Amino acid sequence: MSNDVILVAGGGGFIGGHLVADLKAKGFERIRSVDVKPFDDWYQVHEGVDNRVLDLQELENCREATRDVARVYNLAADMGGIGFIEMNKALCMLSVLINTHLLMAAREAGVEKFFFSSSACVYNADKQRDPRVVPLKEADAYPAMPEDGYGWEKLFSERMCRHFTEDFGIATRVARFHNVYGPHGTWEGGREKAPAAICRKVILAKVSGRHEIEIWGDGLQTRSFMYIDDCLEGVDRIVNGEVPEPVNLGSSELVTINELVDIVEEIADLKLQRNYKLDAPKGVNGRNSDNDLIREYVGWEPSVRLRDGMAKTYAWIWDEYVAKYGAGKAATTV
Ligand code: NAD
Ligand code: GDC
Repeated sequence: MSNDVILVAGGGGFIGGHLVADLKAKGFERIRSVDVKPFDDWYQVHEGVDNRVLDLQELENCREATRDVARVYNLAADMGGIGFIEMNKALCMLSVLINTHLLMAAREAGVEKFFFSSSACVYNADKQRDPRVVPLKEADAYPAMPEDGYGWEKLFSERMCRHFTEDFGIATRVARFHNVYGPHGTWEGGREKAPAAICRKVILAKVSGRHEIEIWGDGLQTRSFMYIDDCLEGVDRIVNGEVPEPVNLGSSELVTINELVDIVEEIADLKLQRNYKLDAPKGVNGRNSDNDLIREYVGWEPSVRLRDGMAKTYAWIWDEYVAKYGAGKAATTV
């Protein structure tokens, strides 16, 4: 058996789709991309790749997906922005089946390296109460009080990776992604995160001529947002480096949600009246990434400026919006 296939689980999703493109560009020829969604719903379907539709919650499907595989990138999860994860805790927790069964199948198949995409949602809620948050260090995940549902699943699956390394010798790598954005991701439908949602809302205002925007919360909550190119670079360095513990992969450019809206307004050349929906899902008050550990391990940290990444994201969502709804004033149904 020659194990030289690379598996991207969740390859029909936002980050998985970009990762397949990145691996192809790096010259890998045997890539398998697996997602539960029908191909029509994949953000990117790459040619020359072994694309398959499989539900990776099932162990048998994980066995099929990991056949002849040397390396697994697990980007598959039932997830979304704060609006989705607050309302779908059980669904988020069921993603535990994906990582568990993928690890079991990977062990059986003799996989050499296994990457798991964890989240900043594993961090203790007490450390995220103030919008002027102290950047989160990896140790702040314990004592455990993560985001309910989604965060618990990620923290549990991180530990599953750790014990598969300790007990079975499979090399695992875990990155805690902080809010990732960019083209070819979810921008409508309920799973979208703030960067894409704000772009869509600004585009709607521009197209409709109704110059107002609804913002969840008071707009003073803070986040850092990582552009997809930084995410891919970080994953590559973490997977190929000596990184024996979960590490933050996020931007440290902290902004309020109001500042995020300022940026999109500037890109769109528009000023909007802001309506704050205080009972909307808000999540933590503040969250930022401490990048000491990733710098220590791989000598690098994300650096794309939010303004630059958002300009590319806005342009892509604009094209998607216009292709779907048109650019006339009637195109205001979103
Ligand atoms: P995404 O929703 O675009 O991609 C995830 C993909 O997994 C989807 O295409 C989905 O169909 C697929 N999937 C879900 N259940 C599956 C199943 N049972 N079998 C096979 N495929 C299944 O999300 P994304 O933004 O690309 O996120 C990728 C990974 O990174 C996820 O693990 C996510 O939790 C993690 N993450 C993302 C962010 C972010 O801001 N995007 C932040 C932290 C962590
Ligand atoms: O959805 P999200 O990007 O996720 O929201 C960030 C902040 O933006 C929240 O406080 C939210 O209330 C605010 N916000 C304002 N308007 C809107 O229209 C809007 N839509 C959305 N979605 N938000 C709006 C995310 C998780 C991910 C993940 C990352 C890790 O939490 O949802 O699944 O793992 O964190 O960093 P966020 O940052 O709370």
